[in-house]
Amino acid sequence: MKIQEIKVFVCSPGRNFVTVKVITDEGTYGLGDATVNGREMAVVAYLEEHVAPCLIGRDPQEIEDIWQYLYKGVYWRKGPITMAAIAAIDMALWDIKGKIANLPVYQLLGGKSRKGVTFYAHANGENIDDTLDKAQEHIENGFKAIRLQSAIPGLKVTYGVLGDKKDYFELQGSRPLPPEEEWSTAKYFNSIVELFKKARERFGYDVHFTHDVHSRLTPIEAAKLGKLLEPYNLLFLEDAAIAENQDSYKIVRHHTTTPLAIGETYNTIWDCKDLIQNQLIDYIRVAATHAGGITALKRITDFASVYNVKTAPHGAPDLSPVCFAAHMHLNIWAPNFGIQEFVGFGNEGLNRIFKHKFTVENGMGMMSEAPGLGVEFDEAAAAEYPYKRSYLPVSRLEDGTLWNW
Ligand code: EZ4
Ligand code: CO
Repeated sequence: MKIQEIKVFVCSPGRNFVTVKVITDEGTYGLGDATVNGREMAVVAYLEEHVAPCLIGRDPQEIEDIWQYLYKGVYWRKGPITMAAIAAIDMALWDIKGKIANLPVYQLLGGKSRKGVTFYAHANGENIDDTLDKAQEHIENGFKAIRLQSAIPGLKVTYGVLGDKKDYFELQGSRPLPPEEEWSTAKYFNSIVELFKKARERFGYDVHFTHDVHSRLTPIEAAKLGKLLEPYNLLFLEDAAIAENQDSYKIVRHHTTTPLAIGETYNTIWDCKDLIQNQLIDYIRVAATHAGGITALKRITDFASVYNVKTAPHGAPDLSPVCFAAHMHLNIWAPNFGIQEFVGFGNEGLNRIFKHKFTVENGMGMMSEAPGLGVEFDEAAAAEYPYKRSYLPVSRLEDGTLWNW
């Protein structure tokens, strides 16, 4: 069996998605997600110019060797563009292997470790009561874990709470440039504890809550927040601070027992090795698309298990259903799986382009038994939603200083 052709598609059903299709000389094909939000075309060029030509004629069954060839075999290791390209090829090859074996990918990983994949849903509100009303809907729909985000009084826009009002394309208006948003840590601290206090008063302690700080705090501020939230028993606090310097998480860890989660932007195990090995975090949130695919995530998952760190893969709307499927197969297998972020199955356009048979029952994701990853890609439908230049927002402090978005 040989790789005959590698096609790269960019479609934009609300968000841009870069999809890779690896086609074999026997007609079997596999799909991969290579989406890097705001840098989509860089991955397309990387794949078309520098990856596809090197893989034509190779045996698609040699997943490990192809992974090593694209990582170790290239002088320029790591980085989001390289790793997303590797990830997409890797997912496509696992998809092909599953189709050849006529087995879902999770069976190739070692089979099921659980009945279903526990999800956490998002409750994003204009104010605390609105957020809690949305949480209530999720609870009534059977979700056992919910991420709470509420707009911060005094700030015009708050990350994560755009809701249905606007998408990033609308925010950018006629100029496809990054929208700018304000940030104030003081204003955030004025309302964030109240959100969880009220959530526990209303829902008690049986439901799990998480919160995404989106890297807005310094380590000592994150430590303080973790401490203040301890009475409200979070499942985890996500991206409490940036950990480019992994050592800095000791400051957070040593001050609070609130569990910590991080990793959605990480490219390789090297971004989280110290965090895991020093037991500074509780959940590792690496995404298949951004950290080198199923092969890499499987390795990070096993490494994390040694240190009691669970997996909680990123599940944002800018990861395609192909990445979601890769996560589902890893999640149902991983002995140290924690929880999967889930924002729903997307809009009509997305569902026309990407078809799959995963379902949700009582807040749990249920597997499809389809061979491979279990996702179909409709090329004609994708062509109806062409690429639109788009950027995530930029964050500035009130005095104009650039801050972490
Ligand atoms: O803001 O993926 O946990 N989820 C998140 C995401 C990120 C987006 C950035 O594109 O932090 O919603
Ligand atoms: Co996040």
